[in-house]
Amino acid sequence: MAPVAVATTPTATPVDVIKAGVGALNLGVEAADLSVYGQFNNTPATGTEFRVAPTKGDTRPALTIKEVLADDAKLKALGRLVSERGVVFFREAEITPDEQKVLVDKLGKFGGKPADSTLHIHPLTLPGSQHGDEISVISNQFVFDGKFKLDEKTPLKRVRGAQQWHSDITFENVPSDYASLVIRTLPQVGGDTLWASAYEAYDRLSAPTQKYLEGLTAVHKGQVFLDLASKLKVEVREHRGSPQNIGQDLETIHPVVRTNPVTGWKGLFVNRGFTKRIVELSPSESDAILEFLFDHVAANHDIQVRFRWEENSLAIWDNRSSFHAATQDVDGVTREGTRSVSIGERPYFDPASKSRRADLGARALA
Ligand SMILES: O=C(O)CCC(=O)C(=O)O
Ligand SMILES: [Fe+2]
Repeated sequence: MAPVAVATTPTATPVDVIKAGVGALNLGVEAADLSVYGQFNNTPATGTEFRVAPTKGDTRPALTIKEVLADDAKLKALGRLVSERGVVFFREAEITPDEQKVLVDKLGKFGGKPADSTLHIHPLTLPGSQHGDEISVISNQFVFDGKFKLDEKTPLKRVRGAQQWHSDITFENVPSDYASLVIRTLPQVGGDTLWASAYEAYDRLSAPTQKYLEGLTAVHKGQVFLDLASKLKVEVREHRGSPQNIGQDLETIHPVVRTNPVTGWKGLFVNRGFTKRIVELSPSESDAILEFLFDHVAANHDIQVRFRWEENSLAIWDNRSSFHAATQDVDGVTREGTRSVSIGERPYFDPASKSRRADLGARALA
């Protein structure tokens, strides 16, 4: 009998197989204590910012990104902080695009990423691009086709801010752990970036909803980049930072709730940018649940932080446990930056993992 044709939707890899490929977690080992440096949490849910100089209320010395880059003990502590807080900011951080690459790659390695996970090459990065394959240039010129031809309808053509929420490259089989961004050409005002905590998004769901979501998986697709590739008549790049990140379809399946291997905390892992449907549900159920979850992230501004860029500001985030969104509110001027994205491990849900709130609560009581 001829074999029955089976739909070729990729299947999720079992947790044990993924965990077996993950290296030793070294972020807690021989790590420095960064709490001795001036810093504050931007919001209770997410974001920690290092101060440039002591203040009256915070007399601790400043920590520079140069010191961190020169000292593996500090890098390990930074990686843990980024994974716990979702995003960490430095001001007056002079860092080259090459150093950005070293930074996120080392954070990933100390975090135990598989040996064959390197740095992401974006599907639309053209060979021979300005800063090499492993730096994405983030520019509003792409939105304006480089011409800045404005008319009175331009603001009406913008997508709504809430449409921008995503975590990076979740259409890859092996997406990102750490990423860093520096906006190098700045508007005087505008172009802020927002981050939201995926841990807190999970923690703010009721227990029955949490349980329900934990059994589900979702299809992620980089449709926006496929559309752009066909418009520009280019092929998407192959070999994008992992032997598993190949092919032209930019489509994969990930668990809806993901465990962060560094913190052991559960986070919501669907995003409006790339998550297309929940595999186990009917199309209308999937649409309704995803819409609720996307709105849950965008509408709860108390799980977010909004960051205003200045010259030499640096953001470092953990894509496994946070979402972010650009703000398209600058029209006539260039806003341009460099981003480096480390490839981490294949996403998994570990049923033994904890909620951030429960874990921090237990630690506070201990
Ligand atoms: O331009 C921004 O503010 C953020 C862009 C972005 O999504 C990224 O760098 O991953
Ligand atoms: Fe992004």
